[in-house]
Amino acid sequence: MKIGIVCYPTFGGSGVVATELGKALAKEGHQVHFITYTQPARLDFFNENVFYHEVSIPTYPLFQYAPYELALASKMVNVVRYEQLDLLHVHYAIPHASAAYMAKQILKTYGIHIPVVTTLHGTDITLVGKDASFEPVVTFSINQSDGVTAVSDDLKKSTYQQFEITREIEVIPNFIDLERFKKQKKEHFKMAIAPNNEKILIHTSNFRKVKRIEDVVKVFAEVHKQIPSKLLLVGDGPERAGIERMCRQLDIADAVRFLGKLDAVEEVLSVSDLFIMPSEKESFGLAALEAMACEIPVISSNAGGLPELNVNGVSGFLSPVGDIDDMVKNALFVLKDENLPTFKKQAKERAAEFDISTILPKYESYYQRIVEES
Ligand code: GMT
Repeated sequence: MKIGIVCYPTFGGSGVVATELGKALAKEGHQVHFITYTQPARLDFFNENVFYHEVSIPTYPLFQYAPYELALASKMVNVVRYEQLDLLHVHYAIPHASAAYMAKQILKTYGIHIPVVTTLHGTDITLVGKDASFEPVVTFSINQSDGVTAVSDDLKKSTYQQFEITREIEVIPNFIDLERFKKQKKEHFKMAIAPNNEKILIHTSNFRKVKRIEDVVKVFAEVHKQIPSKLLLVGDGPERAGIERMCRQLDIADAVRFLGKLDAVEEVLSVSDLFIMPSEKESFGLAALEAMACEIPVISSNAGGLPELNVNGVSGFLSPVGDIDDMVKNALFVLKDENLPTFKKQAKERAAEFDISTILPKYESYYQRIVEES
């Protein structure tokens, strides 16, 4: 098939899923056209089936806000027309699904029918989409899509609860490339970070409020009192300065390393022992899946779709959002020398259930169905 993929190309779960999906489809022989405002972060290889179309937005003194959605819709029209695409797959409802709707209507005037699949990733529904300023457009563009997928059962349920959706939503979970995300030998990293064989706890995110990074620090502060340990914080974002202050106030700054945004996150995951994800909301938790693939058990909240990934007592533990005591108790249990190897093995086994080779065919048969039905 010839597939157009539209996504947020910078770091962030939805962009990662869209890019990795496109790469995997291209390897399977599909022709994949990325339509984005900059080269997707993980589109860093050459494949004869991958094409990239940049959306550039003209600047004009009259525009206080650049009309990105219009530039995107025009680009979609041209790519569909001239590359003769079979399907457009847009990731994230706002503004990609509404721009796709506009492109679809314009293409009709050329006698071209293009089926549109929209994938909901979470924040487009749980945080941004339900805002009154976007709600009518989100509802409309989901209902006008030819196919809609969500990354977890929980996200599907909350989409139906929060919007008047008339479409069937197909659940296709996040996936992982186990060739890339696997435990690697990185003993020199381990020596540099934990020279006295301390246990290494890790959190990766975009440091937004919804991630509750203060809970990561609170859990670590308690664990650190009881066992020699270090905390790695990977990523960056608005909460970072406050978290640094909190570490100084709790007198644990020497045990906490802020590593910033890392491309090869699997390298630090390879030396870590426990992943902490205490999110307020989380539609799936791709970062936790990446950790599990590298044999790291997960202590997480039970928000959103996390229970569909992290199996309580198997790949780690689930606690109610904000229940620090429970998370500390679980973390200490998992980190016991007699328990850790079992949890590591089970985390990896659970991650293997989301291997890309299992999930990719679900997208391919869904595309086929939508093309035939629309
Ligand atoms: O987690 C983030 O803040 C990034 C966010 C996004 O919108 O890109 O990730 C969302 O999509 C990922 C891929 O489907 C999911 O794994 C994340 O759970 C989801 N984040 C939230 O729901 C908060």
